[in-house]
Amino acid sequence: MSITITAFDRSPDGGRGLARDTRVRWALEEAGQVYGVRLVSWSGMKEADHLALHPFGQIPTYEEGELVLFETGAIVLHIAERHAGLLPADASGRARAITWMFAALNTVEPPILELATARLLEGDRPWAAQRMPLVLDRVRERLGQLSRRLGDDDWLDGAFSAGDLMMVSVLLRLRIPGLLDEYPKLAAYVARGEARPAYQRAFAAQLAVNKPLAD
Ligand code: GTB
Repeated sequence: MSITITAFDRSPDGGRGLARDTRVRWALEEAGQVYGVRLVSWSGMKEADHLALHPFGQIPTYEEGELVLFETGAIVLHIAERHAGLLPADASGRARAITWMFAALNTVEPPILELATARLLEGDRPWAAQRMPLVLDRVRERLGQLSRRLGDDDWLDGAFSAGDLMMVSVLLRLRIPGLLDEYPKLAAYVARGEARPAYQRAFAAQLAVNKPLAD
């Protein structure tokens, strides 16, 4: 059954791989699955055809025959459950890897998104300077906790899993504000994720779409 995902026709990050199609591309590459991409514009995401796939008018979506999915957590879990390479074989190990996926999306990503909102959307508000330290504290609290748990291990729970794929994807967004460098163990963890051949292929594929235009 062929797989088609959606992605921005031009990501606002200019090809840094921060839009959420990258994590789905990465999962598909880890699983060795061929996939097609349908590019959508910001306005196209709000039109009926796309809303029929994604009720919130966002990317990415995932189509496989009759099956239509949205939400990267659900999409990556679907891929991981059907193909080898992203979840351990034993039931307890799988449950722990899925726990890390949820932790990435529900516990680590929210303060990181709050930081992105504070920097990019609210930076010109009169209260922005007062709010920023509070937002940064919440991100640093999670990073400190995560860094202590990771310790000197390569991955969060034994071998690389969908939990690491999701956590690295979430942490990548901290590189631009420079926060990752404050946590060398997490910076090395993210670098290990980025060094995986499957990530490299996923990154190159989104860059081919979003490459900044030459002068
Ligand atoms: N919870 C959903 C999921 O995990 O799938 C969130 C999906 C989502 O937020 N998609 C964004 C979107 O479609 C694109 S990735 N937004 C349009 C809208 O909501 O109207 C978010 C994103 C956008 C841009 C950058 N960037 O430029 O750095 C990074 C991430």
